[in-house]
Amino acid sequence: MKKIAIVNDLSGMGKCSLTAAIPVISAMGVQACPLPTAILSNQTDYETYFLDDYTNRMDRIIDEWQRLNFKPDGIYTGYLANVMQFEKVQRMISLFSDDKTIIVCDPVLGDEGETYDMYHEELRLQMCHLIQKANLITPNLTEALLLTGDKSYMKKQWQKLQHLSEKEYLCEIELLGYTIQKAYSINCMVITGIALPGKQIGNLVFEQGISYWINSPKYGGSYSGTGDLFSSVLAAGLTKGYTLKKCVETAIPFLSKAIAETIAEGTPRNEGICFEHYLHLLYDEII
Ligand code: PXL
Repeated sequence: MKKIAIVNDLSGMGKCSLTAAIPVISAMGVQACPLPTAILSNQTDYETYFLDDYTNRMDRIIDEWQRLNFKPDGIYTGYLANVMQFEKVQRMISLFSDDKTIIVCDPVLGDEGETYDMYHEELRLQMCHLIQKANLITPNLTEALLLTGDKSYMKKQWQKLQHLSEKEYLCEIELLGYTIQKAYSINCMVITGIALPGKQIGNLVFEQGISYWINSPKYGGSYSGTGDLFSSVLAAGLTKGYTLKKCVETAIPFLSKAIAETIAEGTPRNEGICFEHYLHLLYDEII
């Protein structure tokens, strides 16, 4: 069975990070092997939270995995709680990957024109460094902007984007994607969850020097963990040998149906998406 090492936090409430990644990756027939970066009572967008930082335990886990001769088929990184964790992730990548290992990096830094609580400039710079190791990166639009400039630059660009015509808006985002690809020699990238006019959500896919949009209807607000569910489908799909296009086309109906239930139930944004009933959409033949 294929295995993915998942470097991400475990949040008790909010259905993000490992609580999203483990069920999705398991449903797709890939073994999920978590390396926690932090354990939280709930994700950090709630008013308060308890965060138990796992930095000091990460090396212990990596050492044991090394003793066990662990060879994951994929490595998927998400929420890193502080700058020290980047060195651990780099160590892990150099110990456990070879040229066949699929490395997916979700550069978790912010969303909707805002940065997350753990964000600071040094962490952003470390993220810009880490993404260069990845076969695929999955920034949202806020994170894509942060891969090209600091927080104040991102805020200015975010505001600027909101005032463009539809055509200019799409062009600017495509240009942003090519800038990132070129600056960091990125092979594949999906800029995820882009709000488009006319109640559409766009995902802008870059691969082998071309780009294309895969859109879906927008049902409602933005929910905690949406990006984690999306990236998890892509990480498992690529590890199984799916094309990137098939990965995105697998993620969209799964998310759309789950979000429709979430809205119908009136779930608060912070509680995340009701995805559990739709995991079967990810089941696949045994390969
Ligand atoms: O989904 C991104 C994410 C991951 N982990 C934690 C978070 C967030 C977003 O708020 O707080 C702990």
